[in-house]
Amino acid sequence: MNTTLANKIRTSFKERFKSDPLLIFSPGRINIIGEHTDYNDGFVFPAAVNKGIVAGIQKSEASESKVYAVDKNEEISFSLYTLKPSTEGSWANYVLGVVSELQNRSKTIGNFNIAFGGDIPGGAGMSSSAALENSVVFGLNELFNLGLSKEEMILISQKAEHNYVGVKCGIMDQYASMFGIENHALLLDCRTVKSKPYKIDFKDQELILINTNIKHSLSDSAYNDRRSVCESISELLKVKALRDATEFDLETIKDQVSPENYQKALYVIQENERAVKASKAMEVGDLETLGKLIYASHEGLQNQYKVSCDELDFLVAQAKLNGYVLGARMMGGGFGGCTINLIAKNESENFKTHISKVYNEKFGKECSIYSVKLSEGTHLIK
Ligand code: GAF
Repeated sequence: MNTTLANKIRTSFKERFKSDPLLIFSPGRINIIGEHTDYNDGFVFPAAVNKGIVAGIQKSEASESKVYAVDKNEEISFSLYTLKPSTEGSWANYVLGVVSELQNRSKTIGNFNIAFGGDIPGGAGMSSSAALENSVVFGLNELFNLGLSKEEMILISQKAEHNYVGVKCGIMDQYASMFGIENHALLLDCRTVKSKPYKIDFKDQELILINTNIKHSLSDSAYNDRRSVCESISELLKVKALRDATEFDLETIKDQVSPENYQKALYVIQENERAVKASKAMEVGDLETLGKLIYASHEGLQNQYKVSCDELDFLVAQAKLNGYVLGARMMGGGFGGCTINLIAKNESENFKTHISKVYNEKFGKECSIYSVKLSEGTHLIK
């Protein structure tokens, strides 16, 4: 966690609201493999990282609640009695959505002030939204002694995103952000919402993220479209979710679905298998196999599930050309954001220089490169 960020939020809160806040850190996440499998009740392999959101929160005697987005220098105020979504695309919906879900569960809260800021680049596919939702629900739970478990809190965060933001997300991001463990990735079964931690030590290899610095519009509607395709195929197959289907099952309904949708469902079934295989490869330290699975994941996201974009495909193709990148793929919902790369440590600097140059030559803009540490999930900053 970034102590400069925590100090900045504390100072900003005190200046604005004239009281001492509780401070909460809620991390973003990476995902090693298992993309678009979470809302199919499948497996994912994410980890919380040391970049995230810091929120300062305190009770208020005023007649309205206030939330200040420090980085944007924007403030909203609202009454708890007449809650409604803000304009589409506004950060405010992540906060208002959480408050609304607490009310739906008959949890009583009073007025409060929040100031928040973060160091996750927006649109990077590292889940700044889940981090914000989790920081708010965690803070309100502490402040008003709501007695919520972490499991309940992540479901509230997820519902906030469904109902106020309009993205029918799975549970991966909220889970990883809330339950992260330092130096571990979590193999999460999204049906049972239980995970198995894996200590991550890549030895001579490391993970780096390369941000395209692109976020294509329509990504939210495309996300919801993909989810409904999966649900309609599950219905045809008479299974609860695609997690319950095999490639053989899918073959039996091939003539009832379009070739494009057939490929999408096939991708999900195969990606789910890849996530499980990846965890087995991790168990025996077989990074070559892990890398191949990561490349195969991108191939599926690009050509079958069709949630990639030119910038992401270019970064992965470049990684493949350079033999020392064991695996690379787009990460998160898609249509922009980051690639995740498993790369030999001693080649990492050369690769970073190379990729920055060729990305700029090709697209006339900069990519950003990050190394992240795997970190503890949402917690109070003492
Ligand atoms: C986004 C969603 F929020 C997650 O639930 C998940 O579906 C992911 O895209 C794709 O794997 O981050």
